[in-house]
Amino acid sequence: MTSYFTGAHEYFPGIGRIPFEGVDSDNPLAFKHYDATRKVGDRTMAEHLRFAVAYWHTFCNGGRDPFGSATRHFGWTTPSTPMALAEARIDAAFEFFTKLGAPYYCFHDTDLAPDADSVVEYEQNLRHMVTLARERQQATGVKLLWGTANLFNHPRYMNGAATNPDFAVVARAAVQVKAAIDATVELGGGSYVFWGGREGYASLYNTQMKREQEHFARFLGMARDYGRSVGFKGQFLIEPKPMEPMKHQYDFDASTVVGFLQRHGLDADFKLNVEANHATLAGHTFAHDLQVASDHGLLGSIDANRGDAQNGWDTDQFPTDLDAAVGAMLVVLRQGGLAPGGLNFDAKARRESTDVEDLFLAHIGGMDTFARALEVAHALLAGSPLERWRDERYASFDGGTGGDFVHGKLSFADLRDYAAGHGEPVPTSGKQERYENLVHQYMQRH
Ligand code: XUL
Ligand code: CO
Repeated sequence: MTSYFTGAHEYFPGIGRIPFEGVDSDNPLAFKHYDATRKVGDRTMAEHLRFAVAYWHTFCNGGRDPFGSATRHFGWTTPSTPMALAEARIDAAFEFFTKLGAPYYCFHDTDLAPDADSVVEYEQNLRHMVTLARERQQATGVKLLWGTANLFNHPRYMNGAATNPDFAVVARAAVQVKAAIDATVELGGGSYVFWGGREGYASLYNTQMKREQEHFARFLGMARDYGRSVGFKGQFLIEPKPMEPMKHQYDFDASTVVGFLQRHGLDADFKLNVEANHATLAGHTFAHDLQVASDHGLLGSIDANRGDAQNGWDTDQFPTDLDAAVGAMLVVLRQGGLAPGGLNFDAKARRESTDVEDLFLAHIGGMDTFARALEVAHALLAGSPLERWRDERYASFDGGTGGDFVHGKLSFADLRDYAAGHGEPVPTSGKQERYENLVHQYMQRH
């Protein structure tokens, strides 16, 4: 990967390519665990983890919150026109990707290019920025993990985008999805994401939920058909989230989305992009929602971040929790990897983190956490008794009458007769603490 500067401006002066220095290094701007070319099993760390930087948090978000204005003013945030800002931002972004050594990035249409009420102007803006992005991808080797359309910021989407009760808004949403799919195809993205931030409701008194969900399925099917017609061979992804900004969002959690996709015949083209903080907002663990998606063959990609145990909202912090990351990597490794998806840091440095180097420190922490989790999960699967212990819990189904049950050879009355002859089942310990101790023992080793 080549470092990228247009020559016009260096946005991260004094920061070079982030090196791998190992756990004994005290250099904050070095990786302690993430060593891109190091093999773990049959693949390198880079191949397993497929890290992506989220354009919106790292280059578009100045630290605004509902109570205060932007706190971060960096070199690329000063240009006065929206297009000059977009052009400065893309140079800063590719300088950042290459210095960090992140192989992928993700964007919304309106992160990359200025939005416009005029359809034609919006499309022109995006096409211009896609041309610049393609040139920079070619110059550096950085790739697009996925693209998406921002269907939640503009006031026209306040009552929903694809689920808006006004057809004119639904059609206007299609403008953006069409253009964002075109951009994703042109930039070689492996996935296209739908996050339905406004696809939900605030009050059931004014909402026909069934009808809105049918419109949503129709819209997704049409987007799929359009994407395939222009040569998109990648995966479409739905990103579940239960609430925020809406009171209730239709893509509530992985289980809800799996059922929706199956019910509407969309599961051959659509998979899930599971985000840690969205799973926890739904009352699940990160690993739970990953496992639900994976069990249906529908885990396509991951938004890697974390929430805050004290707060009930989407804090989008960088992932530093090894336990949660190990849980995630166990699911990923068991399903054989994430490609063409990856691990997108849908995470923002804190509002109070106002130095330009904080953007690097945040990503380094997230990448090291997942690199370490990869090593721990790989070791647990390859060299520990974990899988055998889990299998043994179900050994009574591997043969005999339990095996007949699995293969549908028993009647319900047979179950009764088996129980009558077997006597009271002997209590079997679940041994949760033994499993937890094993996982923590492997964490200490890596
Ligand atoms: C919002 C969120 C989005 C999606 C893309 O919570 O996660 O940034 O990832 O629209
Ligand atoms: Co996300």
